[in-house]
Amino acid sequence: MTATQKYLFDLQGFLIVEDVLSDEECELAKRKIRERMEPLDKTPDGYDARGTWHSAWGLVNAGEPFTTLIDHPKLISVLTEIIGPKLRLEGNYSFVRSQGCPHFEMHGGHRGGRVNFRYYVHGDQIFTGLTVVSFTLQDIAEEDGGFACIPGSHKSDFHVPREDHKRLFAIDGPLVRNIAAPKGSAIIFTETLAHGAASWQGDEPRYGVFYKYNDRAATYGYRPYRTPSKETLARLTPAQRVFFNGTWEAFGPEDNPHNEYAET
Ligand SMILES: O=C(O)CCC(=O)C(=O)O
Repeated sequence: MTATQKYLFDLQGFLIVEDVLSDEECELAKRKIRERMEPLDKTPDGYDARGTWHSAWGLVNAGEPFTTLIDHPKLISVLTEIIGPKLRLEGNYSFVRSQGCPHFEMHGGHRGGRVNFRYYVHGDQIFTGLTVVSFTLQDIAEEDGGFACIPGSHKSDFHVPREDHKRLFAIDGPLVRNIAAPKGSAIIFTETLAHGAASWQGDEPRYGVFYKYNDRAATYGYRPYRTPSKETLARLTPAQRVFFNGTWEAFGPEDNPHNEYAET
C-alpha cells in the first residue's frame, strides 16, 4: 500500500485501485455472470425488485477471471495493511442491476461496531474489519448511480440521530456521493463507511462484483454455500485456498498452529 493510498483510504474510507482487470477480463466476467445470474424477488432492503435485480453467488466456482482476483497483488497489498496480515474471503458474488432499479439503502457509518465494523489508527497502522472490494466491469460516471457513500463517515463515533436518519442518509441526500470509476477498477471500502447504491441509470446493466474480506479470525456473515466447491478448492493454489480456511487464529494443529496454511 503506498503512502498516497493510505492517506486516501484513511481520509475517505474507500480507495480506487485502477487497472486490476483488463477489458477482456471484464467482458469474460460479465459473460460468466449472465450465465449464472438469477432474478431476485426482493432487494436486500425488501423492496419489490421489479425484474431489475439479479444475483450470482460463488463466483470463484466459475474460474477465471474470478480466481485470480482472490489474491490479486494490487488488492492484497492494501487489504493486509488495513485488515491484518492473514485474510479470509467471506463472500464473492454479483448483483446485476438494470436501469431504474430500486436503490440499496445506506448502511454502516459508525465505527463503534466492534470486530467487524471498526476503524481506528494506531501509530502508522490502520485497523478495520469487514472490507469490500467492489469491481467495476464497466466505466462508471457519477450520474450513472451505483456505489454511493458518505466519505469520511467510517470515522464517526456517533450514530446518525434517529430523527435525521431519513434526511441525512437519503441516497440523494446532502452528504451522499456517487463514486465514479473506470472499467477494470476495484473500489476498496470498509463496511464501517456509510454506503449503499443509487438507482442505476446506465443503458447497460451494472455488473457489480463484490469480494468481502475479513481477518482470518473473524466472520461476519456465515453462509456455508459461499464456500467454493471441493472441485474449485482443488484447482486453487495453496495461497488462494487459505482464504477459505476456518475462523481461528492460534493453537491449531502442529503443522498449522497459526492458521497460516491452507486447511484443505
Ligand atoms: O451496490 C453497491 O455498490 C453497494 C454494495 C454494498 O452495500 C455492500 O457490499 O455492503
